[in-house]
Formats: sequence, structure tokens, C-alpha cells
Amino acid sequence: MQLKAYPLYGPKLSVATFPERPGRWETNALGTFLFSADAADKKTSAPCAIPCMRVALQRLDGDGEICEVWHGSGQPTQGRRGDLHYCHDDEVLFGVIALRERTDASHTEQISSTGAGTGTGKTPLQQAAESAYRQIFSLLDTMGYPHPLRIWNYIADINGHSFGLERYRQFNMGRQDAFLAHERKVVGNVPAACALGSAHGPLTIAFLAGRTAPLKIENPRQTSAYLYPQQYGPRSPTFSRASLAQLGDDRILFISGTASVVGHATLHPGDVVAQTRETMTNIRAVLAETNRRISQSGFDLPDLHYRVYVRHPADLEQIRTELTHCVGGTPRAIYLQADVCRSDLLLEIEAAAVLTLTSAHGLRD
Ligand code: 3EB
Repeated sequence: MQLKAYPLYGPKLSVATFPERPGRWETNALGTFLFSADAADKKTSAPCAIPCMRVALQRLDGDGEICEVWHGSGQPTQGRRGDLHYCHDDEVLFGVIALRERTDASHTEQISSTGAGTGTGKTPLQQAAESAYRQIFSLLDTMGYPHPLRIWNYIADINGHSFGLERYRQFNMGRQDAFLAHERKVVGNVPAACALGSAHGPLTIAFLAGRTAPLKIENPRQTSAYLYPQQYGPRSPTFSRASLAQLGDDRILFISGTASVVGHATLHPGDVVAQTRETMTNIRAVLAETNRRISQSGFDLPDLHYRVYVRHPADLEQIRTELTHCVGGTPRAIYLQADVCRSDLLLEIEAAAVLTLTSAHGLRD
């Protein structure tokens, strides 16, 4: 079995990325991500016993598929509930949901400017997002893993417009409605996440959740996304810039999708190198803020495992060169073609790292 790279190991939770699905990957595996141009259509030969998130995103730094496997630390138990497939050990739960949008023509009116759909006026994507998140929250509450550590959202045609509103903004409305319906906060204590555009396929969401709340981290250079003004849509996106989960002696940092946004504005439209540099400055700022909160200089750019979403495949080399320069060596990174949730953003980078505690450190507010 050839490991391409990038195992992120902690005793409690680890992830490894493979160019193809490896032979012996199932021990303690909680779930997998499969990315390839045709991943959403694939009926794999052996149906996955554990949750598998298949998203139609083309890998740019090699042929074939990328498979990422998340491992827990104990005997996993898997189950299904409604449209969800989940798997958990004693400490973490991984789940996947894929929901098609309704295709009937009964929802043709425009979204009103207040954001409340008129009449029946929830769009099919808004309904799918709300339903997916309601199912997720009800599973997490029932199973006793009420705290999302990280959520990944993939939306077909994310920048497309229908019903008078960009599809990403429709998604934001449905997502936020589900948070409100489950009496969850939509400001402040919200999950780390990303939202990317896939070539096609259903709304697909994967999530990791735990029994205790992770620390939520914001970026001092950026307006918190949950406070974005109305110009970015009737409802703000519900995510935090990073979360730091503690599992045993592991501290796992999940940095949300990060882009060339400062304050709330997109910087450097049309300039992919400057956007990459600005994105890395944002990631550096999130790391600094994380280290400040844990009172130690624990996390550094070379420790991170990066997933880089590239809008235009032709930009790959420029992005890779700039990322390598910022990290100061070849980063552990995978590159995927995806659309980003503002049409002027050319890339988005997410990252994760594990720090195993050697001594107790306090947390700061
Ligand atoms: C941004 O900074 C870029 O809607 O869940 C990044 C991470 C972005 C998560 C989400 C969106 C989301 O606004 C976009």
C-alpha cells in the first residue's frame, strides 16, 4: 500500500490521504471522503460499510481519486437514520448526508428581500439545506455528540442564480433556519466549516462531532462570517474561522475554508497570486489567535495539512508555488478543482493539525 502523504495522527483521531483507496484502511475507520471528477456517480464495487462522502471534484495534482480516511480510537459503530449515514466511537461521530433538491416546479417565485421566502417560497436548495441540518442536529442531540467539530458543505453550481438569489445564499438561509429551529446559536459559538461548489451531484455534507464543545476561534483580520452585512445575502453564513477540539491529550485544530477576504471584502479580484498570499496571511492570523488562546506557540504553518480548492485548474502552479513559498517548504497539501462561494474568489484553503499535549495549558478568552 502506497501512502501518498499526509497522515495526521493523534491517538484519538487521525486522518490519512491516499491516491487510491488502500487495501487495509478499515481498522477504526469512522468515515471517508472520496474526491474525483466522477465520484458522485460512482457505485463503488463494495458498498462502503462506513460513511463515505463522494463529491464530484477533480483532483488537480495527479490522476484518479483522492481518498481521505478518518480514524477514531476505538471500535466503531455505524448506523443510518433518515438520509444520514454515521459512524462513531466513544468520543467522536462522523456522518454524511447527501440530499437531492426537489425538482418539481411549484417553487418558482422570487425570494423576498427580507430573506423570508414568500408563500411556499423556500427554494429547493434552501429546503435541502434546512432538512440536512435538521437531520444532523437531531442525530447529534439523540446520540449524545451535540457539538459539531467541523462541517464540510458541497453544493452543485454554488455560484448559479435561481429564484432571484445566488445558490450559496439560498443555502445560507436553509442552514441558518435549521440552527434556529434547533435553538442553536447563529452568532458566536458556531461550527468551523467550508462551503464549496461541486461540478454536479446532490447537496453533500460531512461532519465530525464530539461530546464536549470545541473552542471557537475567529480571525482578527476578518469580520466574523456570522456578522457579514446584508450585501452578501439575506442571511449571514453560520460558521466560525476555526475550532480546536480536545480529545484525550490531542488538540485538533480545524481551520475553516479560508480565502482572500479581509474585513468582509474580497481583496485582489483577478490576481490569484495575491489572493493566495492574502489567504495564507489569514491562516497565519488564525494560527496566531489559536496559539494566543492556548497560551503556547503550538501550531505553525508547516504543521498543517492543507486542502486547496482551486477555481481555475490553470491557476494550480501559481497557487502551489505561492503556498510553498509561504509555508517555507513543500506543504502537505491536496489540490482539488472547486468553485468558491463568491464568484470573485479564485481559491479557498482549509487546513487541520494535531497537537498532542505534553503538559496542561490554560485557555484564554
Ligand atoms: C469566506 O471567508 C469564504 O459558508 O460555511 C469559508 C468557510 C466560506 C465556510 C461557509 C464559507 C463557509 O466567507 C467562504
